[in-house]
Amino acid sequence: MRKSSLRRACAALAAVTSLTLAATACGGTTKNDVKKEEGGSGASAGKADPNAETKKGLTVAFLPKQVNNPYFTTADKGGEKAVKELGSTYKEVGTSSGTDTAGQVSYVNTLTQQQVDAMAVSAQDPGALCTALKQAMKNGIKVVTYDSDADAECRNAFVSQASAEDLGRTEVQLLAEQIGYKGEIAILSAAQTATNQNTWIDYMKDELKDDKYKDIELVKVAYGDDDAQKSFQQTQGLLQEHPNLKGIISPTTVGIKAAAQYLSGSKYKGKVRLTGLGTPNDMRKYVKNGTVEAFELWDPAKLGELAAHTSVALASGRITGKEGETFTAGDMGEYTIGKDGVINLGRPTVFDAENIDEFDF
Ligand code: RAM
Repeated sequence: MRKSSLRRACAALAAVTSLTLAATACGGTTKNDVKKEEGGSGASAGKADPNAETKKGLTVAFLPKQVNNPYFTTADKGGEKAVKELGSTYKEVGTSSGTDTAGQVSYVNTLTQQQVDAMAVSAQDPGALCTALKQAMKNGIKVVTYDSDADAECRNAFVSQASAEDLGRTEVQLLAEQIGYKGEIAILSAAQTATNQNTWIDYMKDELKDDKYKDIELVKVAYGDDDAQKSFQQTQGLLQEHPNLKGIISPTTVGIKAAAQYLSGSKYKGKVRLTGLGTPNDMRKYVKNGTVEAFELWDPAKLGELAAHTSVALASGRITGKEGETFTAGDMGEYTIGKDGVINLGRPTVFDAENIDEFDF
């Protein structure tokens, strides 16, 4: 079985057995645990010393899925703030396309050659990145994934925005309520290889198996590649192909904004419901003009901040990424590392006309 299918199978299994497993529940679990217990490969080697001093003067690099995506601009600003507060140097590199996998790999290799102390990476394509990330760890660099994970054996820890299961299920619940539990729906995703979106979509599909959704049919998953124009065209295409569509879930900030833009200028405005993951600043106007009722997201700046604290704690030897280790992330408080090195930021917020003006990101 290919790794990606194995991951999907694992996610589905987690869902049906209703275990609250995070994004990459099964990928490489055993191998990873064994390595760590052996004091094994790369940066996971050795034991954590929770009392070790926080090192200063480190270089921590952020490599988002896509630079110039407002979501990552906010997330990485949070990372920058925390890295600087901790007395280290921050840098950000990355591709402007969310599907330039070769470009992302080459950035990882460059950071490895530059011997940064830690890198925080949001994976466009986990399969493509793994070898390069392992090479970085072999060179003593701490590797944190944030937002979109790689396989567990290819990084020290994953800073997850929220439980993947919660996100997938609640998006279906939000849309189902908005369309009265009846009709055709579609998903407009980001890149076809994106770990985060694919995991959420697996949970959406599992949620849809519940009897209460028996009159809802998922007719298509489309991919807008986190490209505004492509996402807009994909939305248009969805409605041409499925004129009876009642709702769209777009679990990407780029996708939901483009879909809202299309719907709001079309005859489908207010008729075809749209939900998913968006930033309040991108979505405010579409909530106010009646295109969108409710959508959700976490605070991306906090995600970046937590990724920075995790990177520095790893590079200082305070944690190794093993389940059960705890560390303090500045003002954000104490976090415990979960199964497979997953650290959960918290619960997402649902935004609607009532509360959207309380948020500015
Ligand atoms: C886009 C990216 C990112 C995702 C958000 C919700 O900005 O795809 O990875 O977490 O949407």
